[in-house]
Amino acid sequence: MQFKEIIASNIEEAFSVAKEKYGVNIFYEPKSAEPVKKKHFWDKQLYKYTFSMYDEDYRKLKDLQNKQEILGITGHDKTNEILSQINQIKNNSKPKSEPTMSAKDFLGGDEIKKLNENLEFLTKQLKNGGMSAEQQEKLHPNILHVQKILKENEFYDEFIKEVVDTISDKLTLKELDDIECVDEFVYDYIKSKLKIAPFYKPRDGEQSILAFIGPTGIGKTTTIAKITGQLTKKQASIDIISIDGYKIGGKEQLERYAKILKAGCAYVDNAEDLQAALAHSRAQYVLIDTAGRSHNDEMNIVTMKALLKSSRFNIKYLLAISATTKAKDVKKIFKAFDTFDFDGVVITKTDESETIGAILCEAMQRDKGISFFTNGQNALKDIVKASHDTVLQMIDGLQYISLKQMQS
Ligand SMILES: Nc1nc2c(ncn2[C@@H]2O[C@H](COP(=O)(O)OP(=O)(O)OP(=O)(O)O)[C@@H](O)[C@H]2O)c(=O)[nH]1
Ligand SMILES: [Mg+2]
Repeated sequence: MQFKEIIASNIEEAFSVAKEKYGVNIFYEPKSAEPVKKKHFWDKQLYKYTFSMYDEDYRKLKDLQNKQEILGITGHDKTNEILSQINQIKNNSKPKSEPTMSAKDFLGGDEIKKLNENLEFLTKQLKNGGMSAEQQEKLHPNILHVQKILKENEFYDEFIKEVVDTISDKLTLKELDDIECVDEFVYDYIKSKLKIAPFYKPRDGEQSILAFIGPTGIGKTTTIAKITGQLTKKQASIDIISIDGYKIGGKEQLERYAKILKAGCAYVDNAEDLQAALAHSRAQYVLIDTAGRSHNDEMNIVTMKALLKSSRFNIKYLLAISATTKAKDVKKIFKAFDTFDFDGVVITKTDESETIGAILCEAMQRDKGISFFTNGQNALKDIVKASHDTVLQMIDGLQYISLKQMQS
């Protein structure tokens, strides 16, 4: 139970302050009024009233306040009060104890109508990423246009808000009226936040070891074949080590690629063999193919990590994730593979989807660079080394800026 003290001149005033601060789930502790010592005899007599609140209700209230803060709903609004009152009225829920007074006692038909209107307002506010419909309507058409582009590309709401706030802060009205200027600003803003991972080219006599991790079926093996293809064109020597031995047809798939691309190929399924294969390799690049792991399969991810991390070699990890991944799964995948402390991100199957906003947001939030993206099933060519312009070119609606910047 949480106890809260309110200083007021009478119980009605105390109740109204308590209700304003904590919502309707706060209850007055009967007979708790205690006179507050006056400084001067002419001061108004005030009383200290004690109110109580169930821990669970207090926690919910705090959660809601935190969410509002994240959404940027600043200043005082009556969200908590309104929501809890509405819940109470709608569910016709019984109070958990017999309060001396509750806000419900004060509500008539008009108040309920008003609360319903407020609920509608709040729902709209939440849908608009924390902005009221009025605030939204007041936005400059070019900001609305930017919001639309970013939303359609599945950028996170908090990122869209950050972009919109920065535009409002930095651009003059004249610049804001110029749609190309606004698009260019957004493009440069994303560019300034997005990292591109280095390629990890080996220095003379050294080796670059890259392991590809990620969910099942998103194109890890094909990506390895594509990178091998690119590297052999540059006369580099490559060995491929697979720890994907149990996948039906996996071995044949990799052997076929290795043969065409004249790369070495080995299969391992335990830490000792991996160590031996790495020690044995003299190639400039060693690309390690792993079995895909569902982001829900924590056990197997941990086992795979233990196997790879047991090696005394310096392995760089690249998380492969498909552009077709649903936005809500992107966060889960990054989180599940975070344990590898991966060094870069490969976005696969960009030919099948152009909404890579969620992947870019997650990479930006976690400070991970984009390494490559792949864009087709042709194992010899459909891969591009990531650069800011090539990645941003995939953002539907901003391509023309990327082409402009690439030409200049
Ligand atoms: N459209 C398209 N398909 C791709 C791309 N990359 C891979 N694929 C296809 O995706 C399918 C799975 O590719 P794999 O390379 O076997 O995927 P994986 O991640 O190694 O799969 P597991 O080893 O089972 O985890 C194959 O049919 C590939 O041809 C791409 O960039 N675009
Ligand atoms: Mg594979």
